[in-house]
Amino acid sequence: MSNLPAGYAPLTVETLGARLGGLKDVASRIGGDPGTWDVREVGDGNLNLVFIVSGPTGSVVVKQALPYVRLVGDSWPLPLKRAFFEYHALTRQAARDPGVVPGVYHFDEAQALIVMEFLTPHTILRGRLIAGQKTGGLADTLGRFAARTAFRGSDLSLPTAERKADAALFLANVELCDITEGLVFTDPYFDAERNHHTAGLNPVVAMLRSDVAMKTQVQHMLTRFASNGETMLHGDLHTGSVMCTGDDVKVIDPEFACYGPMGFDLGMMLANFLMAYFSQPAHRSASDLKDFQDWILLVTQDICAAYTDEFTRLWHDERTGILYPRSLFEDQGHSSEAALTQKLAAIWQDAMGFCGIEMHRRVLSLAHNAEFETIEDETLRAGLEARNLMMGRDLILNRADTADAGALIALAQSYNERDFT
Ligand code: SR1
Ligand code: MG
Repeated sequence: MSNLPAGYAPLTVETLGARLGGLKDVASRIGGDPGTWDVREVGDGNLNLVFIVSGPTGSVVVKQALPYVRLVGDSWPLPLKRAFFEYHALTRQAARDPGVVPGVYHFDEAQALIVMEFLTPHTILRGRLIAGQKTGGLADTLGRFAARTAFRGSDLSLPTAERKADAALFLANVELCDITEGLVFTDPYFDAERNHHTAGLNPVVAMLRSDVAMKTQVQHMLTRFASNGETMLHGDLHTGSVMCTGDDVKVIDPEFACYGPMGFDLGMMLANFLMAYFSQPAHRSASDLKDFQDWILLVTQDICAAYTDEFTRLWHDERTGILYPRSLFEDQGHSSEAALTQKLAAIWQDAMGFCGIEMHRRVLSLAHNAEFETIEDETLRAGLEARNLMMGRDLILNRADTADAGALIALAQSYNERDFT
């Protein structure tokens, strides 16, 4: 790690007070003597250090990038500049959907650290779905967030010089995009070194990896991801990137931000709700299972409805960019409703493809998800993961037939009844 910027050093519980105590704004939020601050390292993600720092008047979160992938260790170096992209994504998301992302109090590029709002008593949505905890307003917030950030970061809305400058800025987030291009789109489909999967899935995995038609469609979706920079994506919008209480929802962790196709964030999010759904038989008692699975599907369907409603509203009220200008439609007395319908259908078709691929990679590639990974009974786990894999394949191959959220939900319900192991 010899080419680290001068002055960069990973924070520790012992050094954090002395290193951040000199920041007036941050210190006054926490209060008291930095030497007495309570500092806890709480990071359980795949990449970074995360601390909660508390004092007499408040708490903050300090997130610092490490020069490598935390999940793997220093054999996989990763540039510190991901903190720069996360900071810039947070400022844009805060402007495009106020109140949904944590407030930023301080950014230090050389230290690759962001000091931000401590969300409390919020907990990670993925854990809440495993624990059977419901959250009010989840679908509205997530559907609107995905629609607002997609629309307001694109040439439908922004002055195109600003959109192009941002696209250029985020184009440099090369290494994080490389993780997505590799771990999400490529590794699941061959015996890549970092992969692992439940042994009972071997026949299903062999079938998937020999499905040339499906792999071809996945490459089509990778082409969309890598080449169609139409808006600023969150880039990693899964249930581990959402924090909730019983009635409040925040979106965190946009370090994978890049310019890409609008359907990507929506598809990733839907996949993670579907995986939570398929995993429920391992986490609920027989008496609670149906109620909670139905609730997850209702939220999934409502996310799609909230996305469509908000995108439609923005189309009517905020279409100020170079695309589909009012001068060509409304100002001529011509309706733009058919164009809107076409745009939403194209986003949905992409979302279905990305959804299927995310359902594959969380079971086959490096970074698995806790709802499957915590199932100790391997036979049960393989059976539930197989339903998820097979539905993912169906979405990738037949995304044009999954015309709307109702069709997606019906497909999930049918795969939930099937046995592939
Ligand atoms: C090595 S990083 C693995 C995964 O963790 C992040 O949250 C992203 O989802 C990435 O694909
Ligand atoms: Mg993350």
